[in-house]
Amino acid sequence: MFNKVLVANRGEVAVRIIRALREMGIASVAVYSEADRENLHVMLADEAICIGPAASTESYLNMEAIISAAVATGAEAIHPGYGFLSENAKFADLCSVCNIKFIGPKANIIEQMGNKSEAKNTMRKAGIPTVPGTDEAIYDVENALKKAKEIGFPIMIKASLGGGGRGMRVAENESVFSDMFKAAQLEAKKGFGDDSMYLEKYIVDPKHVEVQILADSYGNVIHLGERDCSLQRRHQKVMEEAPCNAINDELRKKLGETAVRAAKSVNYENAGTIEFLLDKDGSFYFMEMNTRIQVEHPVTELITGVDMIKEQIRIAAGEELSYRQEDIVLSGHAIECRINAEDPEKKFRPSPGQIKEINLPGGNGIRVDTHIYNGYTVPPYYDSMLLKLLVHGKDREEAISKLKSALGELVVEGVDTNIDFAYDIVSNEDYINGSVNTGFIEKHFPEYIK
Ligand code: MV4
Repeated sequence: MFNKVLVANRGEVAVRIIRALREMGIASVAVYSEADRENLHVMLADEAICIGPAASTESYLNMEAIISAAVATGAEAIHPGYGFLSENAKFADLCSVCNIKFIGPKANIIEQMGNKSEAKNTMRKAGIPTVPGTDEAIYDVENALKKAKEIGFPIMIKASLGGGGRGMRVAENESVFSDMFKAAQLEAKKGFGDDSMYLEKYIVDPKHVEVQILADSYGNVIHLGERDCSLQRRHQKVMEEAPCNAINDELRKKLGETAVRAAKSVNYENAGTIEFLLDKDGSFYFMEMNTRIQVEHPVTELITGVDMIKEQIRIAAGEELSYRQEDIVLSGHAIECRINAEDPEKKFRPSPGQIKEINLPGGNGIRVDTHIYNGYTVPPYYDSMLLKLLVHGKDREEAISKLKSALGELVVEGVDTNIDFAYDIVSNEDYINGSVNTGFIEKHFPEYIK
């Protein structure tokens, strides 16, 4: 096992990882930008090194500075958390060149899964169900229109390097297709410097269901069930839950086995997520593979009892998984609600500032993952997430009542937050009866979408 690990991240996920390291008896090294001197992760780590100015391009994305910090402190491994360098193949490669273990999959897998059309083709060839569509890159609009007519409308236009909704358009019919294609392609060219596109049949109001997998370096792969992450606003997840209420045990087994097969087909190693679109008729399609630990991993931890960060660290250290598939038993229902410093009344624009008053809920079945404290100043430079409020109940109904009660106790003053917006969502009748798909917020809260 490692003696010392560097955490190349900030905020709640850095805190989460440092705690896991401490529990495992591993020394932790925090890195921080000049804007994060007062961050909790800096205080909790055994050592902390400033890696640059506030701008993330010069600090949390500064590969040389981070590698240097690891070398200077004698850290044997780097945990990248989520975001920042977590899915950067070049960084994973640089770590291995410098003889530092990157806690994540191999660089070539990050690269392969980072290209969404390549990932889709890889999975299709491995026999994983994918949305019907084109399987070769398209660059010109005439060819695209020809292919679109073959597939049939409505069509989803996607950028090969897209993902998370960028470079994506829905074309309802032939007459709008060409303009939509050009717009998506221009966005892709500007956003990723690549104008390679692909087309898919458009699935109307699907559920976004993702399966958590763990894979060790001996070829053992298990799944930890699914999460329903359908509740999103502009491709930002708002709440996630597990298990998905639209999935029965038979479908769950099929999805889980499919996800394991997908991971095995690319010799995957470490924690990963296979995202599927779930259609109303129960058919599901591979969307993307996330090659990192995700924000919402704690909902899976709550219903399985598995500490996923510790498993990641063990896997990276060359140990075998601590669990076999038959050891994984799903228990109860968990929901995560992301609380951000943002103003829902002003298009959710970030609301940095000093926290003047805070009350975190607690009690049976409540978990709060956060780095904020009374007097902490939320800097304007990074993601605006303040905390993750998680609840675990015996069933969905109990989880919802816990979440409602906990949101009622939660106080964060000094910055604007989405606490009231979250409360409105969990009070919504369709949310309560489980009628949630990716169109939920647009349908029930259209005033917040504009
Ligand atoms: C789709 C789709 C419908 N049909 N693909 C959005 C981001 C990327 N992960 C894929 N996305 C979608 N792809 C086809 N063929 C609908 C979405 C989608 C979506 C997916 C997951 C969660 C929220 C979403 C919100 C809008 C659209």
